[in-house]
Amino acid sequence: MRPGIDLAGKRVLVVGLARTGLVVSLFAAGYGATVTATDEKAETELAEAAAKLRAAGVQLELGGHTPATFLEQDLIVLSPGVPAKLPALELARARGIPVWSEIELAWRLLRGKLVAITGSNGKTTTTALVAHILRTAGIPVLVGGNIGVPLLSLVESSADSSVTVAEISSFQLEAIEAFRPEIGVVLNLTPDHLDRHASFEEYARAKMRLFENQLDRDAAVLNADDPEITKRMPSRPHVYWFSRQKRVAEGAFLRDGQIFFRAEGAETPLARREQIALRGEHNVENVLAACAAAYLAGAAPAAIAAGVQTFRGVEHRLEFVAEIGGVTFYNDSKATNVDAALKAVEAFPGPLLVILGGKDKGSPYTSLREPLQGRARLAILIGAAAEKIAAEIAGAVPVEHAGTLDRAVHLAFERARPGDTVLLAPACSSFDQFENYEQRGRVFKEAVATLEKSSVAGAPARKG
Ligand code: UMA
Repeated sequence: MRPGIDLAGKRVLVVGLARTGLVVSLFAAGYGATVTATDEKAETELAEAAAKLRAAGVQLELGGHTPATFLEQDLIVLSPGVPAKLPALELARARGIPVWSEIELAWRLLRGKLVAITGSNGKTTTTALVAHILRTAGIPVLVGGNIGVPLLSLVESSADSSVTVAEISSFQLEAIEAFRPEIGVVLNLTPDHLDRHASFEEYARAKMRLFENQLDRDAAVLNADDPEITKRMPSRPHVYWFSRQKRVAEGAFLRDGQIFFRAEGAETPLARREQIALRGEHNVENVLAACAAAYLAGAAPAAIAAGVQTFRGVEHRLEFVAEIGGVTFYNDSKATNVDAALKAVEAFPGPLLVILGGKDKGSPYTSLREPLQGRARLAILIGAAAEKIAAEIAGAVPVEHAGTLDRAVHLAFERARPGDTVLLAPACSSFDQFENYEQRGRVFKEAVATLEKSSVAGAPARKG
């Protein structure tokens, strides 16, 4: 039984007014709360949201946060982008005012089962794949969370029979209280978001909070091949593993090209490796995790095989964009950290021209040296982190600076030869030049489309 919450008559402060804050404010106002919404951005930058909120009777505090306002509330709800350690939040907590992530509020009100998926990389693909398999199995599915759809917006369409598949970030887990998925998945743990979390340890701890409130009857699905995860195994839930390398005591593993699910000594065949349409070994791990989660959520083996076979991946994740004059373009704008970019580079035999750069997140780029050395003809750098990346990969691969993504695409095509692959895998977040990684991916695809048009028109931009 979930604790729920009655918002009627409560004073609720919503912090951050982008996608999440807007949904939370309108939802809480709709259920009778007295809502104040605050954002550090000025009203000029939030005009559209501000108009909608005022129309719904929400009070606004824009252009900064007033600590006193935080102390006049019954509940404070944070957007993922708002650090849970803001001094005004600490003051509110000290007064006993609950400070919740939006996922805490959503979870209390969602009906049906929750499958929550986190990890440093592969979350979006795995979330989309679990949802696709469950749909293939005829199970009513809702999809949301860090994937771009605030979880709270799914509450009204959820039912006791539905399964919500949620991508969950470390930011969202920072301020949970009772949040408890019936099935929790952690895919991998590599350094990320060190611009917000004080250390890798703190980041890993936030991720593992996914299991904090789970009961014996709940399931944890964990990567047996990742030592950062095996050493943090939660004690309460029933643990199922997934592994590309070995048979596991319970969970999903690969043997002779066949994915099996093993439980209580019995092995059930699910899908075959050759049915996986996604590139890269890391995607085999994502598929194993998704098969385990979908099986535990009630999908039949045949539906799992069919779902794996018909899943074509998600936008901005190793997404094929076009082939122009023998040069293929792939969009991996979702590679917002070093490890994701490394996996993307490793998914191609080469030769590659890799577009890297954006807003630095505090992790070193040196681990890219080796895979780039083997496969890349050129690294083209953009954005605020360009100088740091150039210094850290110097000597491993030739480097050119392009500044903007548009120029990088044109430069890559000029330098590429037929048979080469141009890969956008930035290893950085997008916020220095774009609204988010989705916009960055779209700008990349538009630049490629422009190239395609000019080359069809007989005027290819290529020089040599
Ligand atoms: N803000 C403040 N005060 C602060 C900090 C921020 O007012 O101290 C304001 C900003 O001015 C801005 C708003 O908060 O107006 C931004 O909120 P947000 O970043 O939470 O934006 P949303 O659009 O609500 O998006 C969030 C997630 N964003 C982040 O985690 C940074 C989205 O994940 C998520 O899809 C969405 O909620 C729905 O759940 C994006 C992301 O980049 C994809 N996630 C990170 C990642 O995947 O690496 C974790």
